[in-house]
Amino acid sequence: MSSTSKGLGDRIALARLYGICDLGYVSVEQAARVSRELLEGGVEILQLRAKGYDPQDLFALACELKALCKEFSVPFVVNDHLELARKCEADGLHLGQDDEAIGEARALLGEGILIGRSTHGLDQAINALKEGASYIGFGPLYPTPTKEGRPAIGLDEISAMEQQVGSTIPAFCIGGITPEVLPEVLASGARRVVVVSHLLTHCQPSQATRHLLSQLNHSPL
Ligand code: 3NM
Repeated sequence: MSSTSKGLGDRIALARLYGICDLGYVSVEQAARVSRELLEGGVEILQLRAKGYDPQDLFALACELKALCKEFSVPFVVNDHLELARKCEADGLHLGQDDEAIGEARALLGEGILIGRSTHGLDQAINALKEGASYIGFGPLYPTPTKEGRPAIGLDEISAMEQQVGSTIPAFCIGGITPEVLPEVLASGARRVVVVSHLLTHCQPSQATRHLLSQLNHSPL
């Protein structure tokens, strides 16, 4: 393992709050400002998610966010777009269930890159671990406006998933998480979360991020 990949692995091993700059909520023009607020608040990984955008139109923004993340020593992850991740030298690529095989993506991007996989149940989480994912997303726990119409998986499998997958690679619970539900998510065994709409629609994203982190830090990693 290269020193770069070891460094990234160390950082995600400690990460509890994963932020996403989702262009469904934030305009391209506002993306860097809002991302800086998330980073100042303390997000420990930042992803650029831009459903429906032509990746060629995202190159400048991806480079800007990559530089911003570097300033905060936070891994920068690109959602979906392998070529964009390669070109902007992102620290990671996040893939859905229907995207590339992890081995294939790693072969194209290099061994040092973080590769995340969205999973929607225990079986998929176990498969992602076997496939060599650096980390997983696990959800959606609750119905969410960010993925409208996607059935919620609830909290029942979190504990088994944490035991069987989260003990080996970081597992981030996702989908509909707010400060109100976070206590029951943590009580169900979750240790790390991704939060999108709550942070991006908040009038003070930094403050909202700090509040979530303080809730997370009340329960042990
Ligand atoms: N992926 P919010 S749920 C981007 O289950 C995403 O894979 C999910 O946004 C999955 O915090 C989700 O606004 C939406 O609910 C998360």
